[in-house]
Amino acid sequence: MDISVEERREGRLSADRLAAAQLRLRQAGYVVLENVLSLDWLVGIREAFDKELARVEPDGAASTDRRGGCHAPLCMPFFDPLIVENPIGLQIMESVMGEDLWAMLPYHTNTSWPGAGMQHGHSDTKHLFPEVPVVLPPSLMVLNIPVVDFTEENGSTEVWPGSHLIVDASIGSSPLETLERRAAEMPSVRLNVPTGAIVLRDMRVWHRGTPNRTDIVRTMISLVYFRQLHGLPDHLTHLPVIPWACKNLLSERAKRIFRYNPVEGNT
Ligand SMILES: O=C(O)CCC(=O)C(=O)O
Repeated sequence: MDISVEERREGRLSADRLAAAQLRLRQAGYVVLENVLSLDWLVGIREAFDKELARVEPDGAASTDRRGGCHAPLCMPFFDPLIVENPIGLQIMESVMGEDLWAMLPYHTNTSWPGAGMQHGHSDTKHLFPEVPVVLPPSLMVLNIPVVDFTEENGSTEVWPGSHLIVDASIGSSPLETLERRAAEMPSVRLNVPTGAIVLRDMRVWHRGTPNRTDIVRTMISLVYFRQLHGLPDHLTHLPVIPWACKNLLSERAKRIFRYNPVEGNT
């Protein structure tokens, strides 16, 4: 989906386009919105991430080692509101997951260095009730911001549209091979997405990174957003502690989104 100049300026989709994005998320499990971010702004962001990624580039030549990423440092430009509280991304996610959604710091990247091979097909999360043949609305969503054009050559992500709607307890609990065997019989799509786009994906969607046959580092920023559930998930007890000096770089809205990271130091 493309967005209009006004929508980009205002950081808000029209009611029609919001409905189209919601429909796409519901049916395919992901939505790509093009021309959301300025290419000039992305140049600086890419440089900042490239520096971080150079520090963690794997030594190994094996294609399985050439995939990973970095944690974003807790400072600018990594805390840019267009990343941590992307207005259009949040508008869509809040409309499907509720306005009280939350996320964790640090966020990370999905990076495939030159030479990366095919990743295992997988989903990032299970259904909340895999034993009940009912598809619930999403409670976990990832916002991806490609910092380079994603292409067939550099290993764009492959997704299986509609796979988030498959509720089958045997998929979640059995070896990945089962999922891959099933996926091989289903149509998939490569997310060949230009820079400037954002991608929202229901984390139940089956997907995998594909081989990077270029000499560029293929990176997308990945922020995971959670629906607020009744109780607090166990993993919240060991979230990284964030210095107040870092948290204070965030807007009040972003502080609320990242509310579960404990904070230390002086306010
Ligand atoms: O790098 C990719 O294209 C996909 C990686 C990913 O989303 C994952 O590992 O969960």
